[in-house]
Amino acid sequence: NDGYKLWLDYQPIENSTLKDEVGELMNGIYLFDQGPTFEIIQSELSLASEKMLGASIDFKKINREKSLLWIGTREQLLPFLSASLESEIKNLGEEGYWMGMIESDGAKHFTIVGNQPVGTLYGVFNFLQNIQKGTFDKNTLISDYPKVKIRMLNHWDNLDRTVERGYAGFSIWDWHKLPEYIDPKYKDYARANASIGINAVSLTNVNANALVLTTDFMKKVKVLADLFRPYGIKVYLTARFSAPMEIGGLETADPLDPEVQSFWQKKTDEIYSFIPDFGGYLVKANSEGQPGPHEFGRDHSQGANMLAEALAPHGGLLIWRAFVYSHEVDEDRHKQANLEFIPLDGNFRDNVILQVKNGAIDFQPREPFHPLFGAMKETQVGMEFQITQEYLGQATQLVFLAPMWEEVLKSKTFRPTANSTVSEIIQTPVSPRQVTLMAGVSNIGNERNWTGHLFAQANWFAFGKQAWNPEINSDQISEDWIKLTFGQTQELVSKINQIMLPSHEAAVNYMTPLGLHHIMGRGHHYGPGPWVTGGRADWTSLYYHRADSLGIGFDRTSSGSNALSQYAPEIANNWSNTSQIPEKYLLWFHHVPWDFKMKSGKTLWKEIALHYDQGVKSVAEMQNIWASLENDLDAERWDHVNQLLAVQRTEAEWWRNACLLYFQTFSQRPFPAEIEQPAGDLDYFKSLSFPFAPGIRPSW
Ligand code: BDP
Repeated sequence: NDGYKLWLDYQPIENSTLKDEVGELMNGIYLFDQGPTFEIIQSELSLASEKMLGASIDFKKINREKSLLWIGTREQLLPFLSASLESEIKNLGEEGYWMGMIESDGAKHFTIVGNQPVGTLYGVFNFLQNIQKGTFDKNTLISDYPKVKIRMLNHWDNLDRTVERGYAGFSIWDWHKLPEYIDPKYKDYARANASIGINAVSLTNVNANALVLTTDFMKKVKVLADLFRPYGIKVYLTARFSAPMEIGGLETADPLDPEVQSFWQKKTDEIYSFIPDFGGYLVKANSEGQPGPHEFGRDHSQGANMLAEALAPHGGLLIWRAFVYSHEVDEDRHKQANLEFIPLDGNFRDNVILQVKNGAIDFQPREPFHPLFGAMKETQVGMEFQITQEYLGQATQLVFLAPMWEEVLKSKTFRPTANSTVSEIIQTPVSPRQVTLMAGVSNIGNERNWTGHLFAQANWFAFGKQAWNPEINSDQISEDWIKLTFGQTQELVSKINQIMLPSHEAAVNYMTPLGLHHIMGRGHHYGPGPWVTGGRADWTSLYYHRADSLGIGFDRTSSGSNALSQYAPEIANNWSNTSQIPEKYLLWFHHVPWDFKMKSGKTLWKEIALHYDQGVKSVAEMQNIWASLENDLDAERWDHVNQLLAVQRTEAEWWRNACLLYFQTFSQRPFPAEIEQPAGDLDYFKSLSFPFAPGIRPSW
């Protein structure tokens, strides 16, 4: 088992009662429709039946009245639905589904019904997953619908197939061979996404190349869009703001210039002539050297609206990223997005969504939620998570990200209402015309198991599940993923859960405990680099940890950068007090003396050291648990993970030793006796160089 089949590798049903029950249902499936999505449903059911029951289904022979399993859309099933059930289903929205028993002429049929074919497809995947998890019961009614409208993967894939911050090989988009050659992987990719409810993909890097907007590339993109459509997935592209100059022969990209506007209108019309349901553009502008409206004396809303206007007649969306910080480092980077966007609130067109990273710095192992959530009253704000583990161990570490995302989603913002949470904000359209969004930066590449580390598949899976329902608990996701990936044995599930659920906290401990952040290696971001200095200040580590002989941490209270004031007063007041702020955020907002007394009664220095050491111990524990599973799992996957856990252990020790030895040069205090004493030579750690670390932007 090389991991290619992801969580969709249907296994024979072992429980004989369940097997009989499912066998009976599968023996007579009546499909009420035949369109492209129903063909996908049909082949999924055939595959599942062969794998789970060892039986093939002959759809042609099936008689509607005699069949036990009915699958269709609400419209087709109308004659069999009571008025109240019909309206209940209708209320589930375009992508919602319902399943349960329906009676017709005295006979009962287990029925899966969606409002649209894609809802039915989601229902079928849910049905099959429940069987695989062993939780299926035909007498339990299930109805569900996605709580966020656009559930989107952002690929940071370049046209030359390198992937920015990608750790799973090259891009799966083979632009060279498209449009003629269609890699079978594209369908498997779409199927995997549909099985977890992902309905949108942006194909290209946010550090964009204008070439993707040329006619030749449109033909290639069209092939993917056509393939993805029956899976309910819309395609988006990243639009380089200076494209009118690069591929349009214009001298400017000023959004108020009529020629520029007409370039984008024509370009957009052309895309829609190839792809009538094209999703829209995703734009990174005036950030990290990307071109944007500022070059032309215009603001973000003027830039976004110009593109949104070109998309509007086609129903397209313009997704504008809030990850901006100016070239001159004059303000704490933490503050810049709020400073730039809050004054523009109310200026954006209805079809603009502002895509905001979960935290204000940059996908750090742990960040407090971004203060833009709750701060914009009239602008639709969407979430951007990073599934690829740029700062979280890249391809060598097992870090289950769902708990981190859950922490952010469940954070109270106290705005716009006293009970608001991030999750509620991203689920709520600002007006009936606006739509909600959750995006995740993809961790997929052309490696055989898709994500490099087998357990990184769980992060792709988790993203889909959390985008579908931002209120879901991480342990439910991990349990489902484990059952679908490895099997249902209770002991197996519980052991793997004990590895996955604490893995994020473990990484935070051995990398950046107690609110430390941005202390990784320069450029590639691999491994520790708390000593990184020189060059642009806010790309160095010293700028963030500010360690000195007195203490450590970034003062973001009113005596420092005052970034804290960008949060609701309930948070700002509470967190400005070192004894009230949750300790996990302490050094994010405060510069604290080395002897500061923590809640445990220990000094800050001691507590930092204990956290680093605990991180390493947690990885050792993960290794032990995995080792105990050797006889319960197939050798190929067990060995892959076992080897990577050994690498993770080495890397965790490297982080602990390098960071503690370095911080000790400021604290001048001994390491606590109870920890494994950090060993090694600081100069040696500093001298390590990784010129071929993966996933670096090619121009860096
Ligand atoms: C940072 C990455 C950089 C991305 C940037 C972004 O280091 O490669 O281009 O985010 O989100 O995390 O635009």
